Amino acid sequence: MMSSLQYVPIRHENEESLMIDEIIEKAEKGQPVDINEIYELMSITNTDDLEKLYSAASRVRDKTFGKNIFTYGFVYFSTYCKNNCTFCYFRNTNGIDRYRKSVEEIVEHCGNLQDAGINLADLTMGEDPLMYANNNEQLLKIVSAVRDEIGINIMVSPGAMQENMFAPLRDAGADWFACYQETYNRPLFESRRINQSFDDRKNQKIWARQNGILAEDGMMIGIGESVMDRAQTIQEMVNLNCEQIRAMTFVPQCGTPMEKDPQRDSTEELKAIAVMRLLKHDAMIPCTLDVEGVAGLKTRINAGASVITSIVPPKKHFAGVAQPEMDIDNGNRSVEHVFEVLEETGHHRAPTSEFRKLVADRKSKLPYKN
Ligand code: SAM
Ligand code: MD0
Ligand code: SF4
Repeated sequence: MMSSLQYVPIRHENEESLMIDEIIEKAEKGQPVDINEIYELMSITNTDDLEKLYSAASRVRDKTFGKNIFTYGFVYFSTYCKNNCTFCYFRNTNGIDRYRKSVEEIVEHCGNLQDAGINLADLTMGEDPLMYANNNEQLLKIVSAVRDEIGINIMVSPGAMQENMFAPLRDAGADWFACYQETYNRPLFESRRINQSFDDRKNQKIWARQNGILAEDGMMIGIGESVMDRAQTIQEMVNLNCEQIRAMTFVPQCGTPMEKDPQRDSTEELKAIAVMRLLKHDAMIPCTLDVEGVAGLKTRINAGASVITSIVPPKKHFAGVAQPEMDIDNGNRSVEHVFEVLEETGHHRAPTSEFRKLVADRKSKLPYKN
C-alpha cells in the first residue's frame, strides 16, 4: 500500500528567501521561469518577499512603459444575460433590475470618455440574445457607431462568439476582444461557468488574434482554485500570448449561489499581477477599480499594473461588474478623481496618441495577415 505521507521539503526561512530572490532575478532579466517557480512565487506569504516581488514587477513595468499608465472607461451597455455563472450578479436567474442602453446613449458616453482623455472604451455586455440576433446585428451596429462617430479605441467584451463573427467585429471597429477564462482548471471552470464550453471560451482569444483583434484573457481569484491552479492559469494565459492579461478577486454577490462565500483581501490578486508582469514584460495588465474601488489603485500600480480599467463616470446609470455600484455615484471612479490618485503614485496618464501607437504596434505582431 502507498503511504499517505507526502514528501514536504523542509526549508528554513532564509533558504526560501534566497530561492525567491533567484527566481525574481531570473524573471526580471526575462529568462524563462517554470511552473514550480511560478508556484513558489504564488506561495509567498512573508512581507519582505512580497515587497521584493512587487518592486521587481514595478521596475519591469516602468522599464517597458515609462511612467505613463493607460486608462480605459467601462461601458456596461446591456446587463441582460442568458448565462448562469455562479459568481456573477448578472446571472440569468438573479431577479435584478436590468438595462440596455440605446446606440445614441452609448455613443454619447464614449464621446465623453474620449473628451476626458480616456484611451479606450470597453463595450461590455452580458450574453444578451438581443445583441446576438441576426449575426450580431445590434452589437455590430453599436461598435461601428462608436468607431464612426467618436473614433476612440474600442474593446468589446461580449462573452463567447461564433468563430465566423470575429472578422465582422474587426471590420466594425473592434481593436480588442476580452473574454476571461477565469481558470484553466477545466472541472472548476465547468462548475462555475455552468453549461459553457471550456474549449470554446479558450478559442475566443485564439480566434480574435487570428482575425486581427488584440485579445485579453483573465483569471478570478477565490472561486475555489488552489495555489497550483493559479500558477497553471497564469502560465496558460502567458503561453496563449494575449496582449492583455488580468486577475480579479471574486466579490460575493447577493442572490447568487456563491453569495455566502468569504470576501478575500487583494493579496493574491496583487501577487498574480506581479507574477504576470515578471513573466510577460510587455503585457497590458489592468489595475481594476471594480474590486476595491479607487482605494485599491495604488497597491495594484505598485504591483506592476499598466492600465487602469473600469473607470465609470457618475450619475449616468452605468453599472460595474464585481462592484455594480461601488464608488460610481460618489464620483470616485470618475476620470478626474482617478487621475488625481494616479499622480500620487508618481505616474501619469498616457496620452491617447501613445495608446494608439501601442495598439498599432501590437496589431502588426498578430498572427494575422490582411
Ligand atoms: N458577459 C461577458 C463575459 O462573461 O465574458 C462579459 C462581462 S463579465 C461580467 C466580465 C468578467 O467579470 C467575468 O469574466 C469575470 O471575470 C468578472 N466577474 C463577474 N462577476 C464577478 C465577481 N462577482 N467578482 C469578480 N469578478 C467578477
Ligand atoms: C473591469 N469591470 O475592467 C471591468 C470588466 C470587462 N472587459 C472588464 C470586468 O474591471
Ligand atoms: Fe453573464 Fe458574463 Fe455574468 Fe457569466 S459573467 S453571468 S456570461 S454577464
